[in-house]
Amino acid sequence: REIVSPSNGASSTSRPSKDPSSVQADVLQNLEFVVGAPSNKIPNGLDAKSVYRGVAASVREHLIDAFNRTQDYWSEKDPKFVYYLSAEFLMGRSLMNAVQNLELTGTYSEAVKQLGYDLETLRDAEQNAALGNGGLGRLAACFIDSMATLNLPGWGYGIRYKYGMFKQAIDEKGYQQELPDIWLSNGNPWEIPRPDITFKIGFYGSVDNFKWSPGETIIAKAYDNPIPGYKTATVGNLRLWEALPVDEFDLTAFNEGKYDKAVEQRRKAEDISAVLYPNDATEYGKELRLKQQFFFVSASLQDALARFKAKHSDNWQLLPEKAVFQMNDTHPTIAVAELMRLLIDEQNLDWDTAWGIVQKTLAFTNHTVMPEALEKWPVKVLGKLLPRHLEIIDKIDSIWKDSLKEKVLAQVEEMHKKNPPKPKAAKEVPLAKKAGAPAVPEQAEEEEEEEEEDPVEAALNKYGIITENPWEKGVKLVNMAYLAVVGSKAVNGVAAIHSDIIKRTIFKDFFELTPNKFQNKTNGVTPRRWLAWCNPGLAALITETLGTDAWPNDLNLLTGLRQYADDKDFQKKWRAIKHENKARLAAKIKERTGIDLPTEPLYDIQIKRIHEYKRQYLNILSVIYRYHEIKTASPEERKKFVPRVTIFGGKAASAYYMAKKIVRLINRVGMVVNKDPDVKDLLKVVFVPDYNVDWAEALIPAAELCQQISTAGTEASGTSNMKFQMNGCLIIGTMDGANIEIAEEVGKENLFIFGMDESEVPAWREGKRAEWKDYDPRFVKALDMIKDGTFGDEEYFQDLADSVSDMSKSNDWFLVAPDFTDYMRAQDDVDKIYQDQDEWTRRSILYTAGSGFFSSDRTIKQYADEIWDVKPVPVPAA
Ligand code: GPU
Repeated sequence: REIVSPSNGASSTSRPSKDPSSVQADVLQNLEFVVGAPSNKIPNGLDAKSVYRGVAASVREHLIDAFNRTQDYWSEKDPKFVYYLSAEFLMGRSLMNAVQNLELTGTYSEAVKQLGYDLETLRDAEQNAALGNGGLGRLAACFIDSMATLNLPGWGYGIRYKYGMFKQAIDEKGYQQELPDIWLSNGNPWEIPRPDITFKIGFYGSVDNFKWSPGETIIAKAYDNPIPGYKTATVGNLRLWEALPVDEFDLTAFNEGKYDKAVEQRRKAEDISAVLYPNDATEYGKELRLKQQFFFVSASLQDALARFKAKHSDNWQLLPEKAVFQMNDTHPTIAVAELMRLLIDEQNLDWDTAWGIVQKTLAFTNHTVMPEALEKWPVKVLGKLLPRHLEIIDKIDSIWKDSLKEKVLAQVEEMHKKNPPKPKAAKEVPLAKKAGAPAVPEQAEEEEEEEEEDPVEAALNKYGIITENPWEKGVKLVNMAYLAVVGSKAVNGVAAIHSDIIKRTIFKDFFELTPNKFQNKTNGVTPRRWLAWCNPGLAALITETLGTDAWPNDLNLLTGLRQYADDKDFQKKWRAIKHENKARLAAKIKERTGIDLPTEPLYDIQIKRIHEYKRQYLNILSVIYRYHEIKTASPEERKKFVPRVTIFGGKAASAYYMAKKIVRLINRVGMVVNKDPDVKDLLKVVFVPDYNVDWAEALIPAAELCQQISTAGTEASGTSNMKFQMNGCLIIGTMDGANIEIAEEVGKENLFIFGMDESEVPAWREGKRAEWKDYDPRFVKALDMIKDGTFGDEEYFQDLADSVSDMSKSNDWFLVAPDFTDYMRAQDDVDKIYQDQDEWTRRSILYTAGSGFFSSDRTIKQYADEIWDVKPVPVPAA
């Protein structure tokens, strides 16, 4: 094997060329000087982790070079910038993505091979950057990929959590265990620490005559993470903040020998960027969480304003033409108050001027209609931590309500004209009082009976940013979503149906006032990571068939595959690739879980956070029934079953009681089914532990059927549905979220759609479900098997069973029971179609062919054109 010695290779300061031998030299040099490997051990005698670091350090040089040129160029041109504010960026691994985006795959494969390693092995030595929970965080990661690819001047801003999403282990009882995610233990070659870029962040303290004196101050330190675009010289930036103390030590305490006390401040500061909260779309309410939010928002805004000021000094009126901040859900919405504070208190603008600027500079994305995820901070918590901000929010609230008074007065008069107030009739028991429904407090009810509220006040209160907690009399809350809506120039949902629902429900009153503020931006995913890189076999076939490799940047080109949907030769090639992907997945599952999987059966996959609304429970109930059917069938009858491998993956929030039970149930079912000799290869049930981006990249290309089965109206969009679609995986699902738009692109008849639709759900919840008793006998059978101990732990599972069947204990809020029958019908259709492999493959091709719309490039272009008004600024090639 020929090894080029470091001395005749390119120096690490110049931009390495694309020739494998100079790349190899560069890797060797990095192994010696960055990794610090003893030269007699290079390259043999090094473990994969070390070699990975050497290779990554070399790739980093290419990145930094293009990164600096991009950022300098943008700085010189001074275009309008978008800043994507997000508490989560679920990046996954970077090595292969960087190599592929820089179009250096061949070069690096060759160079690494000459050193006696292979790139695939090194790829697995990288830790996953899991600074996010699920869809929302991964969306942010896809968005910055698309921003760079589209040459859009913009940065992501977030938190450099020391510990990302917890690692999930499944114990021998099938129970989820949470372990810390120590993702930085092997270093992080993808970041550039910026000790020179720091900002002070204040907390607590007091306000005197509008002047805030924080009681505690910490430092935010920047780390830049270069984000390579594809087929462009542009490399964007994700700037993450780390929390540090102002002083390393309390010197007095230190000198007195009180070492614990001396480092207390340090620990308290570092706590702020220590861990990602592992709750997905559920309430937080913890002070530390608000601290995190304010911490990264304040640092990001200070940073962006400093950059503006360096160019335009105090010409603040120009800010909306130079910067726009997109707030990713309610997590960064304290930005409304912080931007006001910075403009008023630090830059000396008057209130009205500042407010005018804020309303042109901020935009807000909503990702859920589930009430528990719409953050509302107790005034007490917010006021203690951020007293000046509470004052500002209070003023925003009262000016806002004042501005509505006339309108509301006119409305009330109009209403009274049509409908003169009558004495109150006896009230029906509201649904919320019925067992199990997310309760509206009794007090609020009674109170309404007692006090006659002024109708104008009452009407105004619907718009209140600060409102009374309906669950706790006298406790006031700041509704962060309302604050964001009032303070933003645009508000968007993440799929057509979702954007429509928010106008009808959570933001109805606001929509009526300013209908033009409300928009839709259907989510998308990056076709680089989620098709081109994770499914090389299919990518090659697509390129060969279309006669161009331009499709990853222009995904609508995939429509060119439609004409081959019925082509038998093409179908055969298509199937062969799916089969290879299944085999690769089976090998990975074998390695991680010890489970042997056949590769002939239908691979059916549901991967997402474990949540009642996503209904993994519905899925496992049908699996249980299938198991029963197989087990009770005669050997002859067994032949007619379509063999299936059902795979689940996902984490349950640590304190989510029901979700944890669902994880255990799935695992228990797997333990019983997989070793039952009656079942053999007809059914396998796998729970992949520690589902993450890396798993997704192996699971999605291998999937033939994916489950997108949320109760209609609950899943804002879903994004894995789009990734599966791109990879030619058929969908069994409800008419919810982006499934609806996928059905439009692919043809509804090619999906396995079932269940009630969104318009039917309210009636079920408002009474129909409580009365309904038409339980499917197969559903009853599956529940009986859980309760009779077929899977063990029957006591533990009792309330899970009750939650969908005993209306005196629970209310089946997500309508698992009434949707079951139609779900089983759709599952029968799946089996039927799978037996006709030509038809199945035809559909599979049509899915991929119809996935162009779901490229995040399309989504980002719409944000840029319709909300941000940010134009591409391509960086000239070197
Ligand atoms: N989503 Br809110 C999260 O992943 N986490 C959250 O805290 C909230 C929403 C998801 C939605 O559930 C999913 O439907 C959507 O596709 C995704 O955000 C991206 O918009």
